[in-house]
Amino acid sequence: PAVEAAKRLAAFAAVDRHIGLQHKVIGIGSGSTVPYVVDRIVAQGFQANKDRVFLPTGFQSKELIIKAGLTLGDVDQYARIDVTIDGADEVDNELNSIKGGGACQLREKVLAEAADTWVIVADYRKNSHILGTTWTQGIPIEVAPFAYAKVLTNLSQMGSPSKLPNNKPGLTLRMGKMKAGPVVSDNGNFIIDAPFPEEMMKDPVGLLHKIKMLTGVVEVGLFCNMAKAAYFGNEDGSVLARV
Ligand code: DER
Repeated sequence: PAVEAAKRLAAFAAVDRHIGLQHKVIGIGSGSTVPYVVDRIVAQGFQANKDRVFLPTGFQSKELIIKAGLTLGDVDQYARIDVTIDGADEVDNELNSIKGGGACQLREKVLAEAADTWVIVADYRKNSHILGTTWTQGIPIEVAPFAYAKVLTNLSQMGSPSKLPNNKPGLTLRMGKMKAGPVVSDNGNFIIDAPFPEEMMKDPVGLLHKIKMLTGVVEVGLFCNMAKAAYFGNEDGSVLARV
């Protein structure tokens, strides 16, 4: 309940601050915080304006838009987006973030990059200083199935440990729950979760570029120098806005 209330607070603050009548093309992220973004958009009556469209960042996001009765836009039709609001798994001091907990980071990054304004909404657990401190499962990396074994080897050679200190799994291919075999993204790819030592996580931009250059990597769950602002709901009912 405290976490859900915090997500809601962050989402409402971001919508109230960044979505106005002049915004016509709005990107909707993925995960468990963005439903509160959609709730606020509906509550504020932003759909009344029929030429306002909402672009999805995956299957869950599309269903959210449709079920809320908002006008679903076709990503192919809009090269530019006014504002995209999305969640994150962890955010550092410079508003760099780890994303991909929901395996949606490819389409999320496309709509983040295409937006004039990209805003993060999250509960207090995501507000961090160095990435990898609170989100210890590793950087989510979307890879072409054909290349996953090779990419695992490359990431291991780069320094991603196969085991974490508390004997938790380190570098792994993300396996489905109630589905035999690996998780498959909306784009038909696999997800590798790759933790890295703190020293390497202190340079998320350098790490992003190194991982992205590995053949077979489709997209990396490090969003660097992209967010205009981040809103964190706190347990005490306050909202922290970081810009
Ligand atoms: O997978 C993602 O990138 C999602 O945005 C996810 O990170 C958001 O997490 P949430 O469920 O805590 O909002």
